[in-house]
Amino acid sequence: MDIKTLEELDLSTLTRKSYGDDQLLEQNVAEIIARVRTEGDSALYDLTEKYDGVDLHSLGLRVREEEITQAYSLVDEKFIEAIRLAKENIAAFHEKQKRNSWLDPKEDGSILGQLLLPLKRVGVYVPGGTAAYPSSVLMNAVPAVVAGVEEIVMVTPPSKDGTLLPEVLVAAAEAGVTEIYKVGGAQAIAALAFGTGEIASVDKITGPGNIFVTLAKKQVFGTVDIDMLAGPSEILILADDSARAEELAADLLSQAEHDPLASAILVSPDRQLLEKTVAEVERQLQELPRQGIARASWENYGAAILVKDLVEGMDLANEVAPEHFELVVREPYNWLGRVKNAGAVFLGRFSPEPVGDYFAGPNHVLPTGGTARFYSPLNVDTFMKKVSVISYSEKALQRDGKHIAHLARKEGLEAHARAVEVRKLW
Ligand code: HSO
Ligand code: ZN
Repeated sequence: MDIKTLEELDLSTLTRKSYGDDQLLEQNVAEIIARVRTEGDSALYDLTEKYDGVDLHSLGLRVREEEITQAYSLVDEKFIEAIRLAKENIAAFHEKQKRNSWLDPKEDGSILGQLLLPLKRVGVYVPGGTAAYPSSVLMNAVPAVVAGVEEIVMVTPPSKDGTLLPEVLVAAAEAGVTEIYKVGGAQAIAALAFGTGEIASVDKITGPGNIFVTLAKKQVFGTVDIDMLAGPSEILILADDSARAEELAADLLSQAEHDPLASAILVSPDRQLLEKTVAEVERQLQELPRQGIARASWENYGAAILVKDLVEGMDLANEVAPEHFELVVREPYNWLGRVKNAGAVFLGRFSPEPVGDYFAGPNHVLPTGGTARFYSPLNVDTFMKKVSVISYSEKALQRDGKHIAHLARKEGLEAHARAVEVRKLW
C-alpha cells in the first residue's frame, strides 16, 4: 500500500460507494416483491427454498417458544452475561435520547403542542450467514423497546437445516423482540411491508442487509418507513504522532474484516506513522481468520493518506463523512468541535471502534457511504413519530380569524374562509 498525499488521491474512490444503480437487480427485486404481494406465504416458502435451500413447510416460518428455550441451552454463560451488560448500556444510552410530548399554554388560553408517540409495529432485518450479528439485534431492537414500540418483529434467513443461530435468538429474546420469522432477502422486506397470511405488515423496517435487502427497502419506502439505505461500512482514523501503529492497524482491520467492500482509511500528518501502520497491517493480516475478506477490503478500498496537518486531515474526514471516525490524537476533545460529518466519533486510544460496535451504548447502526452528511445513527426517534396539537381559545380565534379567512381566499379556498367565519366572532 502506497502512502498518498491529497494531490495524488482520487477522493471519489474513497467515498460515496452506494448500493443500487443496478437496473437488473432492481428489476429482480421488484419481481420478488410483486410475487410476495400476490402469492403471500407460498411465495415466502418457495423463495426460502430457492435462496436459503430449506423447505420450511413443515416447520413453519415463525420461531416457536421451544426454539428460544433451546437456544438458551446452546449458548455459553459468558455470552449471556456479555449480551445482558451490553443491553443495559444500550438501553441506558437510548433512554437519554427519549423526548417527551409537550404542551405550550399561551396567554390567550390557547394550547399548542406536540405528542411524541411510538410506532406500533416495526420490523427488524437481521442478515444471515457470517453477518448474523447478535449485537445488531440489540442495536435495532433496544431503541424500539425504549421508544415504547409494542410489536417488534425480527426477520432473518434460516440456515440450510432450517435453524437460526442460537446467539441471535438469545439476543432477540433479551432485547425484547416479540416475533421472529425465518425469512430473509427481498422477500422478507416485502412481507413486512405488505403483510402475508403468517406475517402481519409493520409500520417501519430497520436494519442493514445485503444489496437485495437494501434495494427492497428502497422500493417499499412510502408503503412503510425505513431507517436508511445502508451500504458497505467504513472507518476513517485521524492520527497524530502520539498514536501507535500497532493499535491503528488493528482498528483498521476491525472494520476491513466485515466486508470486501468495507473501507479503512488512515489519515495522518506523520509519514513515519503511516509507513509503520501500513507494515503493521500487513503483519496483522497474516494472523487473521478472515484474512481473505480483510485483505480484499484493505487492498481495494484501504488508504494511507499523508496530510499537511490535522486541520487538513479534519477537512478530509468531513468530506468523506465516515461511518466511524476515530480521532487518535493528543487532545481529541480540541477537535470534536470541528467534526461536521460522521456517524460516530471515537475519541482517544482507549475508544477503538469495537467499544461502540458492541458495548458502550451508542448505536452501531450508522450512516455509511458518505450519507452521514444527512443521516443520523439509529436512535429512539427512529421508532417514534410526532403528532401536532392545536387548541385555540375563543379569544385567539376572534383575533386571528380574519387573517385566516384572508389567506384562505387568496388561495381560492372559500370553504376554508367560511369555516372560521361561521363561528361569528368578529
Ligand atoms: N462495525 C459494524 C457493526 C458491527 N461490528 C457488528 C461488529 N458487529 C458496522 O457498524
Ligand atoms: Zn464492526
